[in-house]
Amino acid sequence: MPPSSIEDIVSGRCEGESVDIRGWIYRKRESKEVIFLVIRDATGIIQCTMTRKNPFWDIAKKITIESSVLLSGTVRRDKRAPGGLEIAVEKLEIVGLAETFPITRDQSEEFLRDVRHLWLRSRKMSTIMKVRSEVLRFVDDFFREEGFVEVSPPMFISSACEGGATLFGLKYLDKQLYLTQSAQLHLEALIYSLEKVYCVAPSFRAEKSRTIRHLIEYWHVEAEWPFADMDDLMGLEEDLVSYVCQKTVENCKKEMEGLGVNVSKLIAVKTPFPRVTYTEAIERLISKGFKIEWGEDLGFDEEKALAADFGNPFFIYAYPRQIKAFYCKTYRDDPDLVMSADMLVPRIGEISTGGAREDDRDELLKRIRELSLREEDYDWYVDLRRYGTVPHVGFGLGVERLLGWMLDLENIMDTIPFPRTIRRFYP
Ligand code: AMO
Repeated sequence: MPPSSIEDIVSGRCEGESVDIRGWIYRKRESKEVIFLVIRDATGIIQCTMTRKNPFWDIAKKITIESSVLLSGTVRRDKRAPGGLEIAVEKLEIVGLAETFPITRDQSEEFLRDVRHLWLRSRKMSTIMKVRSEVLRFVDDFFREEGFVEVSPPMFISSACEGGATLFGLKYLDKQLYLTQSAQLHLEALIYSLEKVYCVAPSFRAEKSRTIRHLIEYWHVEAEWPFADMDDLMGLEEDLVSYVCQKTVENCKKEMEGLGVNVSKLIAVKTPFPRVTYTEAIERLISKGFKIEWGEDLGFDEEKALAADFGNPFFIYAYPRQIKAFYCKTYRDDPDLVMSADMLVPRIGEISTGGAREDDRDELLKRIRELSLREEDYDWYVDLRRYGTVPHVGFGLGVERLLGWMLDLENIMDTIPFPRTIRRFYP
């Protein structure tokens, strides 16, 4: 018989039965006559009890927190046990005896990040990682249901997508390579054969500052869609975010509530999301007393102030050309503005950026020259406009920012197992 999962036992399905479990010691409490071992596996925790006359008493005595064990016993109801069920131990074997575990209560965030490889075992971190896995599954489900094809973009690239300031460079033979900041340009190449495409892949940003919303390596959900416009794009993004919120609450309500998440906020995420233009956003900010002028980029404080007004995700669109990337398509009747839209949420600000891509070869070349980019770096990208160009839109959404907002986490670092930031590369 394969071992039972603790989740199965806690559900009451195995009451009165003999079970074998395996896992790690989560807590231990002992008196003269009884030892209580709380065992954890990937699915939950259960109390296991043995009395002094048990032949495995000496093993239980020497067992330490986080030791790995095999345990057999009978499931019985006991209202003193957390959850009302426990296992009366019949057999206990230590697989790996743990040394004194360095993590105890009330340790600093900094220390917990130094021992991240061990802290990942905590209930908090393992719950977040399970919800993260579900979020990624629902992202996939959504795109597949919408007829998008998943593609695998390169991580090494030879020219910037999002500007030189945050580009990681590396030398290979006699070549200068970079780590990708966004798969967008390569995804665009794939629409001409596969049409609707998406990927979930790492992006790298050599961020110079330490904030609660920046990593130097993050997971990026990106999509490109031909024969589509800005309305289609914002519709797609809001459908995705609301689908992921609803499904995650449906599947992970217990876990989320265990983390103290306000799930009603997520249930309330319904389409359509409010949309304001950049110009309206600037007017709102000025009326709130911000010293900002039309044409300036919105910073974290401005984004947070705007997001607080809406209380849920919303879009800002139609940005000044000078603050957006070279590939953004201009409004033909107002070339100072580009067809670009950011999605913002409370507390975090921007969680996605998207827009219409410049599909006219001459206009694209004009922008590349205007920004003094090296034309030869973008030959292949410009080529896409030479052979059957088509209007198209796309976006990029940061998995960690989305999750951080969904789970009310204070710092983006807790959304990913091994965060990489300006100061942290270890463990
Ligand atoms: P942008 O640079 O705005 O746009 O990135 C898109 C989304 O990626 C997330 N993000 C980050 N998450 C964590 N740490 C970071 N350092 C970080 N930087 C960005 C954010 C952001 O909204 N190609 C364009 C998008 C497009 O138009 O398709 C791009 O990459 O959630």
